[in-house]
Amino acid sequence: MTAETRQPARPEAVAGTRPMTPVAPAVPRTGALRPLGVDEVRLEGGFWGSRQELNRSTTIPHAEHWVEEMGWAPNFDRAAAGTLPDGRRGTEFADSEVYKLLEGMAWEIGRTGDEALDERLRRLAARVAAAQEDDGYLHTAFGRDGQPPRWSNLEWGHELYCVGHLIQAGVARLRTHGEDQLVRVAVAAADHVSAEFGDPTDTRIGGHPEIETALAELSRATDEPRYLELARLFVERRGRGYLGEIGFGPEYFQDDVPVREAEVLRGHAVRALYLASGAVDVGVDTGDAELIAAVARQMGATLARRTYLTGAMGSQHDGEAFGGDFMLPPDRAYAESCAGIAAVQTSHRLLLHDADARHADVVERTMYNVVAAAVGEDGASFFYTNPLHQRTVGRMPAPEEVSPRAASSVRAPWFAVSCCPTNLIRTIASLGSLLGGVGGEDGHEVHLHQLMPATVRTRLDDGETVSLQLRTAYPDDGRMTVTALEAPADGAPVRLRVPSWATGARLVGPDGEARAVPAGEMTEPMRLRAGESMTLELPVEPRLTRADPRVDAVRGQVAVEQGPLVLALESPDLAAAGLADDVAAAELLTDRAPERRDGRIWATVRTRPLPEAAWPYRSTADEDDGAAGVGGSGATSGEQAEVALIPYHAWANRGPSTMRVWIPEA
Ligand code: FUB
Ligand code: ZN
Repeated sequence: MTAETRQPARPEAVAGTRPMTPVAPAVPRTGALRPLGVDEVRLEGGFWGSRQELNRSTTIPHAEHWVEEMGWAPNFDRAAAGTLPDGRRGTEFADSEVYKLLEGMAWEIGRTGDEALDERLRRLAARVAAAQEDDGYLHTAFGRDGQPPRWSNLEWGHELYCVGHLIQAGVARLRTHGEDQLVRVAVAAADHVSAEFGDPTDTRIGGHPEIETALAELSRATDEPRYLELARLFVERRGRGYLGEIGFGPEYFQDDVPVREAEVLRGHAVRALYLASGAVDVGVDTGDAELIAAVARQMGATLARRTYLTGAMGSQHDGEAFGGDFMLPPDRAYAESCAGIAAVQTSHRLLLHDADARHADVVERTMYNVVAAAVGEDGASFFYTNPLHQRTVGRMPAPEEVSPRAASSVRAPWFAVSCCPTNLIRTIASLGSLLGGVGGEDGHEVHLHQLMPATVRTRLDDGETVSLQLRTAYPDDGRMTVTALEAPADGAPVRLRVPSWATGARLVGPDGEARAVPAGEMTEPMRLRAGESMTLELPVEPRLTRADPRVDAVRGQVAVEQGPLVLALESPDLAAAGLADDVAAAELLTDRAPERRDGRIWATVRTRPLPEAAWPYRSTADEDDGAAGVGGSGATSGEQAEVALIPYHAWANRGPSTMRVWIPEA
């Protein structure tokens, strides 16, 4: 494929109100910022550049293998051959994994122009296309003889959810390549859904939100208002009890309270966050400030009371759901990888709307500590859940072993419910778009939200080209130097995000002068002429973190963070320090600050023997006698040593282990 053929098919139709349409997953019509396109950002190594390369070289082919192995891609062949329902495999939403894989492939092709991958995408898309029915309906689990009728199980059927993911794949292909078979399939499916559900008096919605954000994006990408209107209807219908009763109750699929009235995110975490993303899209594109404010309020409350230190959301395995306020047990955390991805999506949309740096903090925290943790360093194993405390040592799965689902102390090659790996693929392939945006005052500022070694080449709204080189070893090092390679004669105004943890940050301008910059805000715009540089200096020394006392599950415990990274204590490092290799036995000595040496973070830890007892409780009077804890070995006894902490995202890369983020304070 040549550069010439990689043009949007209908550039005149995708313009919206923006002077330029970025090649990105979310491109709101209005708002403080437009995102950078994946074609405007070239990551050059570093943490995320190497992750993106691993995604290309390993994770995408791995998923291509598994959707065949699991029968999920062949389901489309069976549909086309007319042999279904015989032999259909997977859950009712198995189609969506093929769509998310296609979306990830499309972003990857858009980024690199990989011709071999393009050929594979076309072949897979052709198999999907062959399964589409004449009226645009597309789902392999419904509507045929021997299958439930179409739209007969809106609560659990996932038909609208699957169409949503198909649409997002189509939008990715349209923006990175132009109209082709995949785009036509997605548009035909959207048209079918629009004809089926678009009557304003209809009250039907799907049990799993996703179609809302997809339709809004398709409307942006095609300039077709009908899709946005249907997205709006789906958002407005929810919360009115229109879905049937289920065991988890209406809160599970956010059908308990209308979106604009809710105070906090609740129920199934991925559902809640996909809905929130769709509601922001609808609010932004219809000028509905009340709706946007409602989501911002819910997200704020959720961050304040229902979010793990890692940014993970959803503390209940039961219903894969948010728990109550401050119910954040580290060991029982569900913290699904998809919920992290969805939180990134919602925060990114809010950021584009109001340019508030705090949304980018959420993106960064969640990317480093959920998204990065969910993929192994081999690029071919995954976490579905992301607990902050692993109590037991699991076992390695066999290379071709499918994990039944969630929790384990090692990453699995694939899952029977495998929403997370394909979600990770599309997120990592398109993450260049999270790096920053263009807008601010008069559309002439470049906002850089994430620190990554990269070259960014974009246009300001007046058509002026700006090219910036970003050099950093972040997060190991807190400095990032931004050099203008191309800029307007009077310079390009550039603003950098100072993370909320970065108290004491400094910005050294092109004049060489260093100034203090407040944490949690964008820096004031600073003009860079071609050849000029500025350097942001963030303090990335390790710091101790305590939780609000209402997070009872981690009372009396501390965590260590370094820059955007949450750190963890993992059993192999205790053993290497000559201590008992069970993290349950460890206590952190906080009067000695963790320090960085030789590229690692060292903390002093004490471990005490924890013998089995018939009853795990004892009188406090016994403790007053000097026998601490059940082991009764004395308050100050125990082995003590310096132990290396690792980034949480890196745990379980050395085989099965135990691990904890929150460590009891000695
Ligand atoms: O229902 C589709 C996906 O499967 C959800 O988003 C995940 O939580 C998993 O249950
Ligand atoms: Zn998932």
